Amino acid sequence: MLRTQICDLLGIEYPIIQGGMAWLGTAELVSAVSEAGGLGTIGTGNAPADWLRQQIRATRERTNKTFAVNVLLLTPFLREVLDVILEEKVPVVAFGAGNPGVYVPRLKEAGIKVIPVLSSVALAKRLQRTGVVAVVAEGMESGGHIGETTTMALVPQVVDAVQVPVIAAGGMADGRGLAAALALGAQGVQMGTRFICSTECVAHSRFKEQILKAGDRSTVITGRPTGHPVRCLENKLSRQFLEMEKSGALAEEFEKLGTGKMPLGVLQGDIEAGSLMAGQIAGMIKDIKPVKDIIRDVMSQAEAVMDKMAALRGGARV
Ligand code: TUI
Repeated sequence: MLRTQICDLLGIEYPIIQGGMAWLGTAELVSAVSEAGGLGTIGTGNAPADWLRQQIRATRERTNKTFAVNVLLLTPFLREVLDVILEEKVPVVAFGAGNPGVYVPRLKEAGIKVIPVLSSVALAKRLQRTGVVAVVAEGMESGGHIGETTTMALVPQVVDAVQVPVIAAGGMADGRGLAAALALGAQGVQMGTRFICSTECVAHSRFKEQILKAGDRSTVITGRPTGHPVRCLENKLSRQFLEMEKSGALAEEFEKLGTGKMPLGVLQGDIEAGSLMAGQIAGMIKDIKPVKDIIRDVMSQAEAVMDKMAALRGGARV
């Protein structure tokens, strides 16, 4: 039985949070994760507020358990999205790709728990002062928009810098990762790529297959010159981005090439022309299985690893 503070804090059974992936964090996946004892997260991305309201209601039709909404701070619909979150009384809100500090007090007043996703100690310290209940420290192994520091280096530094619970993200896909996160002082893990390869995730089967085929060096980082570096599976689109970067292209050209490429890749299954955001741990994922099996296997493997480590302390050779 492995429970941590975040289980009590968030009202979940297992210390496993599903990352709020745009286009893929829909009611299907979110309700499956929450129903299985983790924290499912609706990924709002750039979606309009009406879409979010519909996903919140669809999630509630499928589960009575708690869930979160992830807000992308770059969205053009930020104000409307926050209004829907308040109106629908969403229990937990995660933020990514920016500093959500100014929005925390209003959400906190409404009884909403705020968990920012961040990639630096400085932002963790700043946001702790605004009243967030926990932070997700996300290493650059993650898929999508990333910072500069690895999970191994970032997590213990954030743990030392803040008093609130820390959730480790980036490179997390099995029980070894959960045990390692706990060893670094985190209270749980956030996983994204692992949940894409679930039966419930609405990702196109060709995208899921590309993750299964991936090796340890199958991802690349594009968009560095734009100030929004993004990790994705290497394909024709990512090679085009990297070529443009070498030739010193302008920001507008990047934007033009990127527009509409996420749904093209992850929903329509165009694995060459679409954007396939995934983390470095893609190389370790070898099967598509139901969410409840993913969570059960992560938990039982973490417990086995921790037993093995305890036996090692006791003098055993394992
Ligand atoms: O947000 C994510 N991951 C994402 S967002 C996304 S959608 C997107 N698509 C194209 C370009 C950009 C985004 C796909 N994946 N993770 C959380 C995260 N936040 N990682 C890094 C950060 C971050 C980065 C810089 C947070 C704050 C920050 O600076 C803010 C400040 O003021 O210090």
